[in-house]
Amino acid sequence: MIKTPILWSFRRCPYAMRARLAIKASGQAVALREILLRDKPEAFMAASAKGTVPVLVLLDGHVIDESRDVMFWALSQSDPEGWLDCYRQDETHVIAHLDALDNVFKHHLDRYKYATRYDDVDEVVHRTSGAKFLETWNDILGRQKGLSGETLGLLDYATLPFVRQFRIADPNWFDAQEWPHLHQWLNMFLASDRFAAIMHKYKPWKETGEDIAF
Ligand SMILES: N[C@@H](CCC(=O)N[C@@H](CS)C(=O)NCC(=O)O)C(=O)O
Repeated sequence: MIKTPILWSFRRCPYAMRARLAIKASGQAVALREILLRDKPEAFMAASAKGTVPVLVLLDGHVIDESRDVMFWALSQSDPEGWLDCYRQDETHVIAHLDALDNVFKHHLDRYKYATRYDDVDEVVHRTSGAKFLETWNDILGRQKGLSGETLGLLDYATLPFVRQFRIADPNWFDAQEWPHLHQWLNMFLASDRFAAIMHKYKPWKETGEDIAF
């Protein structure tokens, strides 16, 4: 069997999703190990003590344990769909978008979706703050096909799993908002073969001990 990098992953994690999306787009082969966050294997913790997914262990032992870095790694191996074009055109804009998404938007998303896990949190306040991002993205998507430009790329696939989560918190509310371009963009993604390809259900590696060719 040909040795490939190992990707520790959790199916429903939006960070792991965007890593899997970039890996699929790059065509890079990895061995996928599905984990449960409530029952993390020792071998996973040994790879990265941070204990978050995704974690990619390269053949030389190098460990990448930030989803954004996994995306950049995969696309730097091969980028047949030009996901990094937006980065080459405007690096500052791409990093600023990713920083706002991962820090500010995610902060509001967590407090909206999981309000009961936090003390003194008003979910509507956080829904409103998150919605400001979604309105801006809807406006961009009214002018161009993707957040990355005229084709979907890094910014789209880094963002889509989080917008999907925001919708899941209250689909009726989300679908009732005046965000036609955002709705279409998300629906296209959810119906895509690419999304289906990264959402297969696998048994946890801890039970099977088997790597999945991904
Ligand atoms: N900054 C990290 C965040 C990854 C992250 O927080 N993943 C969550 C799951 S969605 C996690 O593994 N949490 C650890 C836990 O719940 O124990 C990245 O971009 O990879």
